[in-house]
Amino acid sequence: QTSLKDRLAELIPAAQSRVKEVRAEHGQKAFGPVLVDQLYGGMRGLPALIWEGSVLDPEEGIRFRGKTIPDIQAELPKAPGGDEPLPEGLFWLLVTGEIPTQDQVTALSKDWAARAEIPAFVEEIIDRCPPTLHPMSQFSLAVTALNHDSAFAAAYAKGINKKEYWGPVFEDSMDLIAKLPNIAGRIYRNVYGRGKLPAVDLNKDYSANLATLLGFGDNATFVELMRLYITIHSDHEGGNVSAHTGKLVGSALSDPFLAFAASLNGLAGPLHGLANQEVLVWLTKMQQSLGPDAEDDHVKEYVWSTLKAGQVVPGYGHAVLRKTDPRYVAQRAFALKHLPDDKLFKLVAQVYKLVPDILLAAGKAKNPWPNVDAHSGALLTHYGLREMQFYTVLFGVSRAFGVAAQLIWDRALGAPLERPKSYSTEAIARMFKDR
Ligand code: FAM
Repeated sequence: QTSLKDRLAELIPAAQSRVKEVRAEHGQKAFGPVLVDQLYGGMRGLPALIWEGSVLDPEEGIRFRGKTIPDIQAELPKAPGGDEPLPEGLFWLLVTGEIPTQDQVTALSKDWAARAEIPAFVEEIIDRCPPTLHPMSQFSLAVTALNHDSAFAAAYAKGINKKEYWGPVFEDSMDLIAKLPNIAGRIYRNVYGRGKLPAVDLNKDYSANLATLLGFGDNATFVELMRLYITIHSDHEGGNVSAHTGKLVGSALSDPFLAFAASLNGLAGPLHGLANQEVLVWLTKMQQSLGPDAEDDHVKEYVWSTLKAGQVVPGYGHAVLRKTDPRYVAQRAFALKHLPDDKLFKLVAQVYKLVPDILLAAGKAKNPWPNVDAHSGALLTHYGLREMQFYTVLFGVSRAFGVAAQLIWDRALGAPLERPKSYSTEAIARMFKDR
């Protein structure tokens, strides 16, 4: 059967001609005007990037190569006896646009398990970190250090032809994804005192190995949660902070380790990936203040007090979505199936019932509905992964799938250095004073 790299090599020429064809026909056509406010407002809605792997519709949510999360859950291969899609299949889909066979997915699991080892000096870097250094900072340090063995950096130093860039970027991307469970597992065990890391099992799938490295491998339902979790957090079109950062840094021909470490530093922001930690911090503080089984009115008061304090309600709102995030819906379905009576799940559901009306009444948030982060911590807590400062590391493990797929295709399609234009306010005032 065809390997992922061979299938990709077969697909690249057709993709290159398709881009050429579309650019020949439409290259000189314009989107709408760019408004001055978009330069001050974080480029909301600004057409600026190309990414083939996923597109985000504000009403419908994410589609991975045209497939919704329910499509993915129905069509992607599962583990024997499992119900959730294998992330190996999602990566194959992001890279090729095709659904892989069970054997192709198994081959990917084995390939990643075989590449999982991290260099001893990287283990020492992680071990030297004080437990008070945030897990995301430890994560980004370790990923940056993997640059030491980058195939792309070595090939570039030797003078690789730009037509071949995608090959070593593919190899680095496979190594990157493969090494994250050992890095994440080591950080978790160091910071939370869970003792020595077990060896990666060459016959287990990616999520099963990740669960084992975290110390939850004997819980089959947690392993299933990891499969769903990694699949739905992997990619969310090209403009979100972590995907966009990876793309930008990769456009300078920084290798995938340097590019993804940059992505992680963006993901560590409270308005982006760190929100999954902030949601649990917020829910826990609410439970401490209101007690268990709080009345709706008390929860409403608490939400208003958050807003009045000039803070955001974490896990709600989105820069593009204008409906409940289908990644939230998928997690809710998992909770209804596996932990319907969990106390924290009930609080998440109660908040879902109450917060949108409050955000609408407050009148500022363009999207009052929950995003992916509003639900994820409650699921992890249920299985005993209570350390909320670690949650974004898991988000980061998953997001590597999307960022790596994008870096491979950017090099395959010859994406140039990204360099948008910036203006000063005075320059804008001068430019527009007579218009
Ligand atoms: N709670 C309170 N205020 C909110 C809000 C929320 N959940 N979401 C938006 N707003 C405010 C926002 O702060 C802004 O206020 P100011 O005018 O005072 O600056 C106003 O509403 C308009 O913002 P917007 O246009 O609706 O949202 P943005 O596109 O600027 O920002 C988010 C999008 C996600 C940063 C914003 O919704 C937010 O801060 N949410 C809470 C943090 C969070 O859950 N982030 C995770 C997002 C998730 F998708 C991810 O990346 N993992």
